[in-house]
Amino acid sequence: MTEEKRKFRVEVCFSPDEFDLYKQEYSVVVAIDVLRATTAICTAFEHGAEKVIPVSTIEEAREYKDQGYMAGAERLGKIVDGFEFGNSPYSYMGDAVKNKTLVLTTTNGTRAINIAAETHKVIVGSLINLDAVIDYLIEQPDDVLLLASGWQGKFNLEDSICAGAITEALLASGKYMSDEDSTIASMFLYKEAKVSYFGFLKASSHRRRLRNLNLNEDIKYCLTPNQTRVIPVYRDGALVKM
Ligand code: 3SL
Repeated sequence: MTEEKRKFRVEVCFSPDEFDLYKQEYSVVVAIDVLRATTAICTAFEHGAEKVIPVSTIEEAREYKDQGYMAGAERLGKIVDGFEFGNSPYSYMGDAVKNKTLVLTTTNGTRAINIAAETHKVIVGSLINLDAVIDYLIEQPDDVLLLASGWQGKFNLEDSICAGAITEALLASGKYMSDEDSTIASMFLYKEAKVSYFGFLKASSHRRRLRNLNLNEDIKYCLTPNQTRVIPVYRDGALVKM
């Protein structure tokens, strides 16, 4: 079948720990961490950041910070000692980030980005840039893996719902097909959740975790779709605006 005639695949991987099981078959990976890493990254670009360097360890982030970079570090939802910023999207707004190269390490999101970037083209997805990601994927000719960042290797609801939203739109375009049960499951979750992401996720583990840290405003922001058209893409060790 010629490249123009065949349908492209879109599938969902529920955790970076399962990435090895999927990675051979796809050209583009969409890294998703709705609460809150990929939302914070999209926010930074919406507010004029030039680059975001996603690093996997606190030590790497600290080295950049010591060199004068604006560096954020989050673990288990909290700002890491010695850093001024964590993972709140509200830290990545306004003049603070304009034209800056930022550095970020988070519990799951930056890990997912870096794991995928070793072998694949990576773009960053979230609910706040949902339609932009969908529109881009509908136009590009490649098989797509939607990689949920999950929580410490485990499944989470919010990333799976976002993956389900993207999947549903790509299948509706007629250009994509899917095979995996994970993809079907993510669409079922999205169908249930889309009336109110906030309500649906009330009992979810990470919403509870963030609520206990008084981060309800962050949750509301992260669960509000289509606040930006930016799509961060990983190039030469950093995320840049596509
Ligand atoms: O896991 C991550 O990468 C973070 O987004 C988690 S948190 O929302 O900052 O707690």
